[in-house]
Formats: sequence, structure tokens, C-alpha cells
Amino acid sequence: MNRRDFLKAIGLSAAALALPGCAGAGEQRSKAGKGNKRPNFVFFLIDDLGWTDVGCYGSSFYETPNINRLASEGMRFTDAYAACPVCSPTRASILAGKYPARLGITQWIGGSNKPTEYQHYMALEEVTIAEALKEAGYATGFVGKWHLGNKPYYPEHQGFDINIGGDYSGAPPTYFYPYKRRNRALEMMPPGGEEGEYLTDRLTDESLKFLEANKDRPFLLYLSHYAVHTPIQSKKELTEKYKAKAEKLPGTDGQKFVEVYGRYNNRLVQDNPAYSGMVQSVDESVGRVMAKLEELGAADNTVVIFMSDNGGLSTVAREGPTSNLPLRAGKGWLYEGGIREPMIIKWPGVVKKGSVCSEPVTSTDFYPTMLEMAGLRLRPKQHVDGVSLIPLLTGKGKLSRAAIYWHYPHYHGSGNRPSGAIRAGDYKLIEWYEDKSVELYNLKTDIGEQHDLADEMPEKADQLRRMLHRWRRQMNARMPASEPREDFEVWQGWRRKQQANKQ
Ligand SMILES: [Ca+2]
Repeated sequence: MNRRDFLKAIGLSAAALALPGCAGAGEQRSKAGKGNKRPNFVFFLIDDLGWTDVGCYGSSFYETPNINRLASEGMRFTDAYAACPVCSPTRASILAGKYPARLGITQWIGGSNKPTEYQHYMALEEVTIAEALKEAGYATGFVGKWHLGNKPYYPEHQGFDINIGGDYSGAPPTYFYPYKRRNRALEMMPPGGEEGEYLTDRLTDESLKFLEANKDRPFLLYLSHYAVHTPIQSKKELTEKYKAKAEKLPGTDGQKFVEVYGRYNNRLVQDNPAYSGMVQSVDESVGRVMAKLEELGAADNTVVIFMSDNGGLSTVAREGPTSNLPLRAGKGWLYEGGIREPMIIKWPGVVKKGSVCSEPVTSTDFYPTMLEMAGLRLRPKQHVDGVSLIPLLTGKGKLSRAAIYWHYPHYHGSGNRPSGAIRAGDYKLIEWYEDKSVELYNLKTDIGEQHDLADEMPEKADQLRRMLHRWRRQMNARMPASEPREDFEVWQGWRRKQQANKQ
């Protein structure tokens, strides 16, 4: 079965997934927009969750009834992006409203400084969205993964009243209590817990406590799950459930992967039992938080945001746990599989239920959007790279932004090489920093980025390349300092080794 036939067989196509405009947006502002009471915010940030890892984004294997329901009560964005294909930079972009290139955080913290130096923390000078809301009287709770620097830069120093589980690391030692392995433990976990306890459930329990404790004042709950990042571990009963489900999947003629570059692939189908269980636990978390908001009578005055920090993990030296098809590649790459995200915003009384928006948006946009939702003054110097999404959410207009940009001057274990990208309208250009070559795609007709138009449309490619270069100068973006070729050789050597091992 070739790729096109396969996509057809599972019913996924660009046309089916990308709907024009913001269909159905624009309920009249009612209770949430009027009155004196500021809206609460619940921000779900999922780690490494891919664009098609959710039912309402096309997954037919993972089960996400609660996230699907959230989408049916809010607006689902088809073309939402993370500002970077790895963790820390996107996390910083959300909290600071700035591009990772401007912040100098271009790599996951703890990763290699070669060939490009980067900042290993989010500076305290940044006035985060949490600080802005806290100043306005919000209770601010951080629960889960931080990954934005060492102790002096923890959430409690960046505007959050409490920090549960957020530390330097980008992954838990294990998802099971007591969250310790070898010499490493998850810092900042409060006492308590019992044998068999699962991290996603525990973080949800802690979140519910925060909601209970702060129900009488405006609050921001930033629930930043470690899931579904490695280690790929789920509760035994869920792994068993999906193992049985995977066995019932139709065969794929022995083909397991769709090739990207040689051995770097997307799995042909989503079928990893433990990963599926992790997704289900995240979905249950969303369901439990929504139920608690209802129980507390806060649901009608709470904005719920759902987002992921980079694409699904699909291309690694060994099998990746998920598939981002029909998108190309995954975490670590600037192809759509690495940066396009499931994103949902529920804003009761304002956003029309079940609406869908295909305008390109990115993770720097939350900051000004949330300030405006809260009726607070904008801070344009802080969220300088964000655009308020209010016109889309209210259905009253479009954004006037010319383009969205990426800068990832690093190698990644997925096989990615230092690169940058720009999306303007339907077109996207990727530039490879080693040899300055470019690839151009029309995402409207080619969501899988299979047909490079750079030679067919040289003027378009030149125009986007010039915009990308101008933007990099504006950002004062760091470019590879060491001779890139050197790292490329390292990478090539590693790749050759992998191939030799395979034979
Ligand atoms: Ca991540």
C-alpha cells in the first residue's frame, strides 16, 4: 500500500482536515464578557502530543472523549503551531509571548550547545502571563513539567503562587510513585502518594485541590502534564486494553513505516499500547478538571485552553511511539509533524460551540489573548511576538499578521539538522542552515509536504527566504557558531552507525 492509498484508507486528507475560515465563530458576548468578574483560566499544556493524537483531530485509535467534548464546547484550530519543535523554547514562548529566537532559548534545556549556543533558562526579567495575571489578583497555580531552568528560575519565581512537580528536567524518571529512578527523583512533588499511583492522575488530583482552594477568586491553573513524553509508560490495565485493540487492527501488508529520510519514519498506524494509555490518562485528566469546574459552579466563567508543546515523537533512531500522518516527520523537525498542534479554546458565552478555525496561529499568541479576555491592559513590549486571537474567537475578523516564523539552529536526535522556517498564507519555506538550501510547500494542496516547489516557484521561494532572513535579523537570532559541517559529520557518522546496526 503506498502512502496516498493508506491515507485514503484511513479517511484522512488535507481537504478533510483543513476547513476554511473560522466556521461558525461569533456568539454574542454574554456573561463571560460582561460583568465585573474576571474569567478564570485553565491551561492544559500537554507534552509531545501530536496533531493527530486526539480523536477530534483524526485519531481513530487513541480514545479522547473528554478532549473531543472540549472541542465541541469551544473552538478547534486546525493550523495552530508550537513556536519550536522541542519542549523548552515553546514553553517559554507561551509564558513570555516572545519567539524562542528572541528569548535566546532555541533548544531544549539540557541539550547540546553545539553548533549553536543558547540560554539555559527563562530570564526573570520576562514578565510572564502568570505574573501579569497575579498582579491583577489572580491565584496562579503551576502543576507539572516546567523545563525552563534551574532552581532560581522555577515557576515560583516566574509568577506562580505554587509549584507542584515543576523542576529542571524535561521528563519524569518514571510515571509511577514515588517518581524516583536510580539517583533521580521528581523534585517539587508534595508529600503523599501511594504505591501504584500514576503521575498524570496525581497531577490532576493536585490540580483539583488548587481549584477547590481558589474557587472564590479568579485563578489561573497551568496544568502542564509530563505526559505523553518518554518514558512511554501507562497504567497496566490501559496498556492491556490497547494491546487487545491493536491486535484487531487491519494488517498493513507488513509495512510498518512511511519513510521520511532514509530510516527516519512515521509509523503507518497509531498502535502503541502504552502510548495510547498515556493519551487516555491525559484525556481523563481533562474530564476530571472539567467536572470539577462544573461542581464548583465555575465552568461558565472559565476559559479552557488545550495545547501541546511540539509534535508527536515519531522519528527517532528507533521506533517512535506515535504517528503524525498525514503530516511529515515529527518532534524535532520543522516539517508540519514537528510543529503543528492540537489546539482548543473554550470561552463560554463568547466562542461559538463546536467552531473550527483554520487561520494559522502560534504559541506566542496566548499571552495577549488571555490579557484581553481578562480585560487587562496589554503589554506590547512583553508579548511583542504574539497576536491577540480575539478577532478569531469572536468571529469578528481575521488576523493581519503576514507570517509565522521558526528558528531551530540545532541537531536533534530525531535526525533533524539546523533549520529555519516561515509560513505565509498557504506557503511554507524551510531553510537548511548547513548548505542554505530551501524547500517550498503549498500546505493547502500538500499538507504532507511531499512536493517541493522551490524550483517551480523561485520568486515565491526568494520572497519567503528574504522575509525569513529579515525576521532573523530582527530577532538577533543566534546562528550556528561552530562550523556546522563538523556537527553534520557527527550526525552522518551516527546515522551510518544506525544503518549498520540495522543490517
Ligand atoms: Ca515536548
